[in-house]
Amino acid sequence: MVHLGLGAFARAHTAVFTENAMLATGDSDWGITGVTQRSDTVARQLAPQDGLFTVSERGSGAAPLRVVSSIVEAISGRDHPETVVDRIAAATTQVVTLTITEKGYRIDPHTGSLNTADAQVQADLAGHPPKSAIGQIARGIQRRASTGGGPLTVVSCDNLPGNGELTERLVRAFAAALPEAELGSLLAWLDTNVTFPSTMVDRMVPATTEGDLAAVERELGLRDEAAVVAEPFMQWVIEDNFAGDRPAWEEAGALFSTDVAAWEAAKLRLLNASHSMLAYLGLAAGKDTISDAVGEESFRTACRLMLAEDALPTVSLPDGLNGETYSAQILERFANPALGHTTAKVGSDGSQKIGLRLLTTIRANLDAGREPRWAALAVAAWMHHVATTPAAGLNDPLAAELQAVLPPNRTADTVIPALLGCRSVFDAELAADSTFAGLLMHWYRIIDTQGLDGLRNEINHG
Ligand code: CS2
Repeated sequence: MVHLGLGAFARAHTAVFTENAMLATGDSDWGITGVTQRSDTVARQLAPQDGLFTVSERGSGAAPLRVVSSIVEAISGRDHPETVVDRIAAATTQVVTLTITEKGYRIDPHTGSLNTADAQVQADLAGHPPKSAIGQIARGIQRRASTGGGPLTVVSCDNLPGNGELTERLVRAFAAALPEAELGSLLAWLDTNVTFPSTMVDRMVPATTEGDLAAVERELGLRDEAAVVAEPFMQWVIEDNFAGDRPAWEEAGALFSTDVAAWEAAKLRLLNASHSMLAYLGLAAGKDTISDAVGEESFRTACRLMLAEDALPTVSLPDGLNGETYSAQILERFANPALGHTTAKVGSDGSQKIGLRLLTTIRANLDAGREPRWAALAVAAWMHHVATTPAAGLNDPLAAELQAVLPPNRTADTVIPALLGCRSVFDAELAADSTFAGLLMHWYRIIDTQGLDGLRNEINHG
């Protein structure tokens, strides 16, 4: 396997599922070449450790420390792009998995297709050693087609609806943008040799801190620079659409399903939506972690109401998922005090997340003639975060665009119309909806002028 995006999540999820599958079946032929994207840190940490790293579970039901060995090679994609292409093309590679986060796909927010105006995508298309994930996959497949590498499966593991179809669309858009002479029969080869199953992944994995590394060192007796911390829970729902061989992930607890779209929608609009909501409410109230944010009773109430009144009535759940039970479970998982998942981390890249997590629910309610009160609170809290964070501190790929539309005098009356005008986040129809704008005004004013006391009062008695 080749894994693109060797962050903490990949180590605590893809690598663990793959090792568990091998342990369960005794088939130890699998191994992962992990590729870092923008930063080479994890490749530098893992390489001298032969790819070995520790998973430290935190919270009730945590397993003992465990050293995972399914990553057999760790390379910096930025520094060795040709090696990445070679590994994807190699006949021994059966599966490419990816966790590159929403922004890593380089989607044009206006068309939903590949952003061919992106400088990195342009360089990759022009034939430079590819550094965008989509460029790496497309170039790897191109080489594979010409060297007879055989069928390949590309598995997106990011929190995006229809992540398989999306990845396929982007790879095809990349191929179609190549000069005719280079394109050759690549699209036809893709048709018959490459599949892109969709998946839903779930495990809360915070960024590892220096304190985490020290705690692992005390317990393990070894210094592990690449250790990761994770909650005990993990889940993977996968569409069974593989072009070639794959690890027996079902033996490790993965669920193969024909209804991944419903699982993904439920996860995004229930779990990730309330995660983002807690992050922005928490940031507004000076709470550093998700467990602190959910520990504030009024925020927990707001989340519960967002789930019950806005999200659940408008999302169709997959068979086997009970909405009320799931809602209660996720709030319990957020409350895990040992995890240290920061509101800053979950609140990062909001422009890429709120559309999928919250605006879907808001649109569905408005279409049904209902007021999405609580989901609008989460969006107002995001707007407040954007408007009150110093320019250099806003962690978002659209930070410059968002800051540029904001006026110097930032009140509900100026911030809301300015941000609603941002077409990369809000479409024209939603931006023009007076019910939505009214809800945003209401909540923004409370957050901005009355802070936590005002929020408590309004959530509990409003
Ligand atoms: C979080 C997710 O950072 C975020 O945006 O909402 O990474 C979340 O922890 C995972 O999706 C849980 O599976």
